[in-house]
Amino acid sequence: MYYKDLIKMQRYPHSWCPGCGIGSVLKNTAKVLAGMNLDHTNTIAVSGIGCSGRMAGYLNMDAVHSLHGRALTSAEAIKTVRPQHNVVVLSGDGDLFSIGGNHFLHTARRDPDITVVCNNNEIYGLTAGQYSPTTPKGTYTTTSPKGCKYEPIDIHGILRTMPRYFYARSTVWHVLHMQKCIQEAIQWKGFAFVDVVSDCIEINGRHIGYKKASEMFAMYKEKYKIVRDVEVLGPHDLGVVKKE
Ligand SMILES: Cc1ncc(C[n+]2csc(CCOP(=O)(O)OP(=O)(O)O)c2C)c(N)n1
Ligand code: SF4
Ligand SMILES: [Mg+2]
Repeated sequence: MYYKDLIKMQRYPHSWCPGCGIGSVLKNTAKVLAGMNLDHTNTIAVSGIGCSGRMAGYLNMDAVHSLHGRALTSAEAIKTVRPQHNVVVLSGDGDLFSIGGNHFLHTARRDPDITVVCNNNEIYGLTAGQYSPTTPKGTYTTTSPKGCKYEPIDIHGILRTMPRYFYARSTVWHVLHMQKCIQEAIQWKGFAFVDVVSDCIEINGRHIGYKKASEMFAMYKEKYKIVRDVEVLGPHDLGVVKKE
């Protein structure tokens, strides 16, 4: 199967800004799904609301564009009644950790066999740049003009409190690594979370000193390093950590 068969190319040009990291997440997720022969016959995509939340609608398979913050509840419900299907959630940091934060905790705790790919652009992109739970402390946003006062949520740390977990971190620059993380997450029997560090060039990047998306991609290349065989990822480590 070719990955473009899994994307609704007839809907292009898509709704995202040029240079937005969401395109990379969608394309590389589609590549993994195509490589694993996952399509509308055996897989369901679920998104919440946000720029990232539009991803499920571009996949050429059964998909749900659910309510804001309810991507995980919808996904778990679908998996419960259709256990033979693969369920893949594609959503954003605001959707999954602000309004959806409570659901993240309890879905992870119940450990259903679903995969989550989070386009983590550290901002609410769609609604014009409010800080999100993953915005780094000190960052200018429209709701923190003097710099965000709060430490970002530690997704990896939360998952590590669970008896079983799968957490992977990659970036939109490290595309082959991102693909490996997504594939391993889909193969994992249980709740698997892939945290993809991504750019929102228009609503975040340009406000914090980046002129174009390629400058943010270059920053990801410099700042983040792939590590293997570790139990804990440092803040700028990319890799997979899991506990059976
Ligand atoms: C109940 C409800 N509250 C608030 C909103 C407004 N809203 C839409 S998207 C969004 C934030 C999305 O952030 P994120 O998931 O990070 O997506 P991004 O746009 O950054 O990809 C908010 C607050 C809404 N649609 N519904
Ligand atoms: S506003 Fe940001 S997240 Fe939304 S499409 Fe544009 S660059 Fe992407
Ligand atoms: Mg976001």
